[in-house]
Amino acid sequence: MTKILTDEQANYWSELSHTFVWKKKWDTLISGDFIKADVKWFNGGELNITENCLDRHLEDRRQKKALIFEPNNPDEPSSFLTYGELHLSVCRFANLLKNRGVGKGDIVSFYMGMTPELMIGILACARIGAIHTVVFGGFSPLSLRGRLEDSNAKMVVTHDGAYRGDKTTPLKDMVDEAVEGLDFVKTVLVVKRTHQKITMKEGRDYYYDALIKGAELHCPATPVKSEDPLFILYTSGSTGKPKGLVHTTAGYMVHVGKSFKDVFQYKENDIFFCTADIGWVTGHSYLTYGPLLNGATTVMFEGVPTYPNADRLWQIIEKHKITHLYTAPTAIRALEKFGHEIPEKYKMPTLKVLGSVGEPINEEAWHWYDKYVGKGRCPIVDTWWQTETGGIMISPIAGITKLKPSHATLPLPGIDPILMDEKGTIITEMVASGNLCIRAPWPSLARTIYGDHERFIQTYFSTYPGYYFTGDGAKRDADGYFRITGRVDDVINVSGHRIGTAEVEDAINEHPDIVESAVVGLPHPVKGQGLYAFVIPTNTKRDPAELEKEIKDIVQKIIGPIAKPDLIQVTEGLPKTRSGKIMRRILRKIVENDLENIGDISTLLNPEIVEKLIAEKKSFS
Ligand code: 6R9
Repeated sequence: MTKILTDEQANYWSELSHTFVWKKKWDTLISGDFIKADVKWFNGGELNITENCLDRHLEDRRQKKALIFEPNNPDEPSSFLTYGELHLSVCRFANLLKNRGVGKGDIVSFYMGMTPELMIGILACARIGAIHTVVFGGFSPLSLRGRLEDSNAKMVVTHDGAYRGDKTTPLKDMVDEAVEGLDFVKTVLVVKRTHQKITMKEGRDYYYDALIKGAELHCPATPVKSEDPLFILYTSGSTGKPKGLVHTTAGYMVHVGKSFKDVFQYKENDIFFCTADIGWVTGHSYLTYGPLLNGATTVMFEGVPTYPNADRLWQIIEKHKITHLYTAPTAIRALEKFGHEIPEKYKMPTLKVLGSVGEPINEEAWHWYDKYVGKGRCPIVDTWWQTETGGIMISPIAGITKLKPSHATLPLPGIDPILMDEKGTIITEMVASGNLCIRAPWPSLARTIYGDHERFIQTYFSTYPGYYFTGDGAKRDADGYFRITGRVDDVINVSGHRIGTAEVEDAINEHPDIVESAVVGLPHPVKGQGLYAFVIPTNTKRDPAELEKEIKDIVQKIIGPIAKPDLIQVTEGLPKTRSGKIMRRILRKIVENDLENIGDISTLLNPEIVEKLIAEKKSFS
């Protein structure tokens, strides 16, 4: 077998793994390679991640707060669960699942607002070896349906309705629409939150309140194999439908647990506040698993940073004496708009470390975060990673790594990033820019795309055979610091969420009056990137304003509000090559207003369209 790790890397992961609780120790550290994309870690081992998150803390931390819940409405009291209570709640929920026929290897989908039951629920799955798949509550019923069809989830856990800012989302009604006719969904479990009127289908729909009463408090942790799946999380790709990335148990646990401790320099009694929704990977790894693996106190916030006003995050930080804030650049930019006077009103004396994740953080936002939130005394860890990587890959170590604004800086121990040029050669010069790849395997990489290993190989391991290709571009400076420049594929990062252009185009093309469309990213002051859609209608006599509204509606219906185009330009044509391919590069240059670099258009099938598109270009008013 070819050696795929250095001795140092192998020792590092091996020793680290022994700091966790195993039911049976593993016998093979690693097998497989990045050519076949079949890397497996810690084979032969058996464990349960909830024993690592909960049971092992009971002796010393039974009375310690594990979870603090801050409701959407600031007038509603916050609540907390100690490690002892969280353990019991998880065991009880696990018994509820068992009573409904859910067992090891079964898939349970969660489509919920951010309340403790969501965290308890996913841990309850892990307790019995069931696989959780959380679908962000901002996705449409059709998106949920697609994910349910892909995963064949046996159960859907939801809320009657969810609170988020000034909005109430009728989640149960949306689930009803999503599961219509899907016979494999045996149970819809409803957690009451808004107490709004819903309809319950006999024999399928049950109230959590009613069932939990009959569930026992004691639930032994089911041993699972190291490589047994822990969860599936869907993310958009540059083509086709969303990919269900499968994470397995041991490898995910080892890297997520350690990276939480290292990056944030977590100390006992710190209070960690990650603002991500559990519907995204950040909410899995650094709101739930990372903190709990370390016996930390994690804060879960149901609402949004601007509700009821832009003071909310700072108030939460003071109220719960938060030491670590982990949020996204888009949130920082949104708050920046309200003026620095707002965070200046709050001293936030407990804050020690600030984190950023989800998209490149621009220098202006970085300095604002540093000055007005961190008061110049809190290091900012700009953490680069992905749903696929499971945990943080490139990031400063808080208080240790010398910071450079907008730089994710250096890889974590055991992580081996490289830059590739267009031809597939590893760039050896230190100062360079290229496509970001990872050379050596690490334990928390997703193992496959659920039901489609071929697509997994194609997407991540075929561009540069033998290397994991991230889809991101990056620069490296003389200090070896990485600065992530953004996606190099057809994925657009809107407010830190990945949106595949193909998916949005497919949705737009569902409109009966649209023949063809092309979606590209455009710089957006708050969202980082916005979506710009070019659409060709069949009937050019349609009122463009009306058509635009219908297009937004159809995208909202098929994908969800996050994928709604910001600007729509109705056109009679799109620049195409002679073979009929849409030249997205040209469209990108048009929306970015980078007309000098539009390049040679004379070889196009229809060069005359370019000028027309430029003349009629839309912009934010
Ligand atoms: C964790 C998460 C992954 C994509 C990734 C990249 C972008 C994430 C970043 C960043 C620059 C950072 N990204 N963190 N870009 N600096 N610190 O966000 O996962 O939703 O899968 O998105 O987000 O483009 O490829 P995910």
